[in-house]
Amino acid sequence: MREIPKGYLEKAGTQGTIQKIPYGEKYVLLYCPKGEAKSIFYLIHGGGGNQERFFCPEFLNMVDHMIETGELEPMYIVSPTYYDPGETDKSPGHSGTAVAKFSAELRNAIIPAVSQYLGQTFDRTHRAIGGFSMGGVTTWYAFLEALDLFYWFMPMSGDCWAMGEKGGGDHPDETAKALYDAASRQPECDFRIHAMTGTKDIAFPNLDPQMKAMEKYPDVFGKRVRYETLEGGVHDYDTIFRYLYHGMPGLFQAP
Ligand code: FER
Repeated sequence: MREIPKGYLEKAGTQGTIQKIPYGEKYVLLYCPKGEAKSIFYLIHGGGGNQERFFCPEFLNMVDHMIETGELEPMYIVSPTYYDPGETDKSPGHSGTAVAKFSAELRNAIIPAVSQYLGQTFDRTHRAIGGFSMGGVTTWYAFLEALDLFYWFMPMSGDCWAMGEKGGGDHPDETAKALYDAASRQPECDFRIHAMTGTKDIAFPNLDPQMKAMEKYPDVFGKRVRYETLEGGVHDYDTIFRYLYHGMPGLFQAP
């Protein structure tokens, strides 16, 4: 995994724009790239974060540069939040409850609001979801509940909580089975997962056993899953930006 070029911290020559799209009592932030976007990436923050967390200069400048150099095809990026307005309890237990019901909010409110704003809809092969930590947990929930909406999944340093909090670590085999069952229900059983974490990440002991258990279903997960671990990688946004720099160019590439 290459490091992000230092110059990508600075503003790029051409920049995307950020829009705020309201729905109900909430809103998402939308990154509109310079150039025509054919696809959309829903990027979900970690526990305690909000819509603004990923959309910091460090990330946005990097994306602008990647699009400018042609490393990344222009894509929309959506940053929502699973917390309700005014939510103060951001503990893992409570965040777990919020993310468990978030697939329904994506389906019923967010995706329609974004489609309406853009005047454009995307089929599942042009729609991705990824996230960090609790956003990774959210990504796995989307795999379980919204495989009809998403083809591309990028969980980073977060496990699947189908079998309860940190279930990927405590119940890897049952978790892998739940994911296998969800995949089998998808008519073509087709999707791509690119999971990443670091060997020093606090979520490593939860995600790693789950990814190893998923290897027991090579027919379904074999060529559709890519799992990479960064030696020494820790549980923070700087490390996640590096995973995004590494992983985003692979999204939406000929399935
Ligand atoms: C994990 C998944 C999510 C994990 C931590 C989280 C430590 C989130 C924690 C938080 O939001 O505080 O596997 O492992």
